[in-house]
Amino acid sequence: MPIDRARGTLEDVMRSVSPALRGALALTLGLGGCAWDAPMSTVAPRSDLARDILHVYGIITWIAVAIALIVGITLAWVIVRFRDRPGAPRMPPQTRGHTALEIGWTIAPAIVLLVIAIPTIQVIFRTQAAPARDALEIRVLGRQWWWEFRYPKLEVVTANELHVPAGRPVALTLDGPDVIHSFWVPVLGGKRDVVPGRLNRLTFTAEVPGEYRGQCAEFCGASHANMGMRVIVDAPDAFARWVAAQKADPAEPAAGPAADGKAIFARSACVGCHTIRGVSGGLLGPDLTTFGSRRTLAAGLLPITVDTVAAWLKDPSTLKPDAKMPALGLTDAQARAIATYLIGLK
Ligand code: HEC
Ligand SMILES: [Cu+2]
Repeated sequence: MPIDRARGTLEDVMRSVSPALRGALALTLGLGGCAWDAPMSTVAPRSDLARDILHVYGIITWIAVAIALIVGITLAWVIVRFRDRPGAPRMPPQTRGHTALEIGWTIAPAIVLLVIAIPTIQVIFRTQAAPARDALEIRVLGRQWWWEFRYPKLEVVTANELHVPAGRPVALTLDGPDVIHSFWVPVLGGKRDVVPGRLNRLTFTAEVPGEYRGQCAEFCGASHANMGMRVIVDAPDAFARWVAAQKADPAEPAAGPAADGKAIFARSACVGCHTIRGVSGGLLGPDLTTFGSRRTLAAGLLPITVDTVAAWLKDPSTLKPDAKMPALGLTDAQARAIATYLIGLK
């Protein structure tokens, strides 16, 4: 088939260049996807747990690299050394039942497995140990398709953005009301399944303040890919300020759109699903008492602005397939009024 060069597809480009250039192009494209300190990197740890896991991962990777080199070089040598040449014997010498070799290739893998098993088991025990007494307890609820975070001792409830203090152990208890999810914040380490009816635990001490991305890592339905989260690691004093702000009662909105928004909210179905302290007590959706203090809407889907929030309120499932919040037939003006009210709740 003649190549239609005008189409200029990647395949055509690849076919029209020399094999060496072709290899270089493929390598460039492949390596272009690599980054060391990317937002969801597993090799740039920011917690004790992530460092422990990277340590085991490093051991396994270097052993695998060594084995790959030994096997690859031996294979190349055998291919060259015993290749078919004029005058070469039809069959190279055949060896059967070489006792030393057989003992060798039984013992060598056993040693490799032992070298991998010892640090792995050590890390498993360390990460499964009971959390320190001063650990901050947090309940994580994975829900279709958002995350709820409850701080029982602090009496704080929030969604999709988990704040933790740097330098203090946090003890997460993971659970959920619907299907299996998986809590995964790569730079803070670990990936732990969130299984309804079973309390899984994850303990770590975040070390570096910053904002880190996480993602549900267990396919959980239509908006699984839209079930992101952020972990905000605060310096201890910033964390204390955050807690104080979360516990403060929401301020009364000033007259105007925000006050209208509150009135519409309070007389709509919203109250059956959402809690705003002092206004409503619904439990099916995220607690909105301090919605305006969050950075993103609907589990990391969009930044929070009047436009995005109003668009969400008018029709959640066009933005997030199968979202468990119904469209309630709000007008533009109503949606913008409620959005203004909610964004004012800090
Ligand atoms: C049937 C229950 C239900 C009703 C009624 C409902 N919501 Fe929701 N709402 C939810 C659920 C569930 C979510 C989480 C959706 C997701 O992120 O996947 C949500 C998410 C939200 C969010 C985003 C929260 C965040 O932190 O990202 C806002 C804002 C919101 N709802 C406001 C409202 C308003 C205002 C109303 C009334 C006009 C309303 N909701 C009615 C269940 C409901
Ligand atoms: Cu999920």
